[in-house]
Amino acid sequence: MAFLYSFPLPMILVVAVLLLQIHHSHSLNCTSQKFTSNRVYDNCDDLPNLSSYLHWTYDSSNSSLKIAFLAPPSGSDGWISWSINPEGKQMIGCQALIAYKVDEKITVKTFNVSSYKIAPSKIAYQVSDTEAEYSDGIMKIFATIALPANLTTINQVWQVGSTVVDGIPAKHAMLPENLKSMGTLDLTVKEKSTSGGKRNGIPIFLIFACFWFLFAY
Ligand SMILES: *[C@@H]1O[C@H](CO)[C@@H](O)[C@H](O)[C@H]1NC(C)=O
Ligand SMILES: *[C@@H]1O[C@H](CO)[C@@H](O)[C@H](O)[C@H]1NC(C)=O
Ligand SMILES: *[C@@H]1O[C@H](CO)[C@@H](O)[C@H](O)[C@H]1NC(C)=O
Ligand SMILES: *[C@@H]1O[C@H](CO)[C@@H](O)[C@H](O)[C@H]1NC(C)=O
Ligand SMILES: CC(=O)N[C@H]1CO[C@H](CO)[C@@H](O)[C@@H]1O
Repeated sequence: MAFLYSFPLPMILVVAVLLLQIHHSHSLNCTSQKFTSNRVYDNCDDLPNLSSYLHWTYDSSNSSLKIAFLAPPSGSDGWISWSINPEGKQMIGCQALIAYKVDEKITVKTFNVSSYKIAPSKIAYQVSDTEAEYSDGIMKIFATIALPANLTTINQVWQVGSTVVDGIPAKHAMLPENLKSMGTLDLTVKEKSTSGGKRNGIPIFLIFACFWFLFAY
């Protein structure tokens, strides 16, 4: 108990709250996810399945879509993918960006998914600035995609898998989550709105802890 007396309780509370925030940083809303300074996005969405997040900026002047897609692969040697499907909300037809390890290095490759047997290939869009990261169980895909002019919405499909076989991402699980990971991205949404609610807020617990701290002195 000597520890408690020598350390003010409110301080302990603040530290505990901070630790809690750090511990849960992966499951928090996308608004709390930050990238290095040169990666800033106007919008972010907490995607409804597979603990995935999309950060994006659409520039209508040149119809370029800059994205960061984050998801936990379902195995440490697995893969994540984010696609645009001009044909519908389904796997076949996906113009996919897939991140996985190639020679131990996490890489992004493009796949024109025209059947259940996939291989790296060109896709319907010009893709630049691709980069992948993998840390703390989360993979990230960064890319800029040149879209046809004047689109207002795109079909997005995302997925995660647990294995890569002979350099090709292998079949994903067929759980409900895996089969519902698709939706519409509204490119006309103006900056700083998200389907996931709160943006850039100070966590309420932290505010409470600070008030507590003030009252205690
Ligand atoms: C589109 O324009 C923005 C600036 O408005 C620029 O940062 C980006 O590189 C351009 N994208 C392409 C694909 O030309
Ligand atoms: C993707 O595959 C489909 C079906 O084979 C083909 O029609 C289409 O031209 C391909 N797209 C690209 C960009 O190669
Ligand atoms: C896109 O919209 C602009 C303005 O409405 C128009 O001038 C342009 O021709 C359109 N481009 C295409 C490819 O449809
Ligand atoms: C997947 O997302 C839909 C909303 O698009 C939601 O209704 C459903 O509960 C989610 N399923 C799982 C297994 O998380
Ligand atoms: C994972 C998570 O914290 N999701 C929350 C994001 O924000 C919405 C709306 O505020 C909550 O309903 C979610 O629980």
